[in-house]
Amino acid sequence: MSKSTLNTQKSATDGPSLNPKFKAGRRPQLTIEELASGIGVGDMKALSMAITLVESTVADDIAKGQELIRLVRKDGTVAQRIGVTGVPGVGKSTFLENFGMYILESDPEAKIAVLAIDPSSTKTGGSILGDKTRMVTLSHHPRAFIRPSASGGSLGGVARATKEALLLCESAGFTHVFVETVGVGQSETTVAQLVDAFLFLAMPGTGDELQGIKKGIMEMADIIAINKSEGGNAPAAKRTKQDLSRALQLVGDHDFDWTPPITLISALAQEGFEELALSLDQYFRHAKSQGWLEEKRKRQELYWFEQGVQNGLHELLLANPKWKSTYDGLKESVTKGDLSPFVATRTLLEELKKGMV
Ligand SMILES: Nc1nc2c(ncn2[C@@H]2O[C@H](COP(=O)(O)OP(=O)(O)OP(=O)(O)O)[C@@H](O)[C@H]2O)c(=O)[nH]1
Ligand SMILES: [Mg+2]
Repeated sequence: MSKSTLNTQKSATDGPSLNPKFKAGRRPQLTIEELASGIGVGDMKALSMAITLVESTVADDIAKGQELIRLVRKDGTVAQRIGVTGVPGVGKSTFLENFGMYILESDPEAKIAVLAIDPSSTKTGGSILGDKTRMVTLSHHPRAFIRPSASGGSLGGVARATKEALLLCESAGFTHVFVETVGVGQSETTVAQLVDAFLFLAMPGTGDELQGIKKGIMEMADIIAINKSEGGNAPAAKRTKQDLSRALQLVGDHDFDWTPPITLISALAQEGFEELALSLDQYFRHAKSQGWLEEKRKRQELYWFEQGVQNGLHELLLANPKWKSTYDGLKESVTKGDLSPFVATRTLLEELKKGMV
């Protein structure tokens, strides 16, 4: 990225930063106000820089990032936030590439952002390049923005960065923000707490693998699509649809009056997109009319507050050498089986209370 001044004109070449290793330190020196106004006019370079800023774990950057979020934050539900999950290889990236293009082609006003969240990236670096190369057409589209997952730091940190990236995309005028889970891990819950609609991609199967689908995912799903349903896979896909609808009945009621629709699609052959787009549209219209979208976002804010407090308290605890040594000692006793986790917790809390008075 050049050191030139901020270009606030929209242009087809204003793509996302292609260098995932781009570091905050090399960011051109733009003021927070300049970044905010760039985002306000949909400048993707400004957006990209802003996301790099909110991903940074440097204390000074965190403060600046918070100020930026405060400046750009808009009220109301302006973008459709859609989470896309499913086992590795189910076709999430192929789906986003082709369904993203489908939306852009059917609606000239649509602007699509794709964010990826990868809890395993804190260790491995994730499949950042894989996704970049898989979404070639979409990544070159002037109304699309693809951002690889934040890496480094804790899952909590990655989630916070993704949440803020989402707000930034929304402020930049994106109509659809997709959050894709990359890699394996416990990212589904995180994604479910970031989005309005949780789209679960499944695959046609023999039926046995249904047991492998976590019950939690079925509970979180707002929309289900069975990918790879083209051609010879169609009969198996239909059976999977029946199995999944039975499984849905078992998980009980959705949080609000909504039964997740199940659509057969092929991300590769671009089939079933119209029906899926209709399902998504119905979901959003229904959720809005019931006041559910607003309610859901409020609950999510509370969830992230709770998460922040929990993580923060934990960090505070470990930052104090005396408490850390008590904590480590108790942890060892639990590992050895000398203390039950409950007794150890109580002991730790008693120690903390003593330290507070
Ligand atoms: N037959 C068929 N293959 C598909 C379809 N969608 C995706 N694939 C193929 O499935 C493989 C995995 O697709 P990806 O889009 O990379 O899957 P993913 O879920 O993003 O995978 P991870 O990022 O590794 O979690 C690729 O070889 C795709 O070409 C489909 O609709 N039909
Ligand atoms: Mg992928």
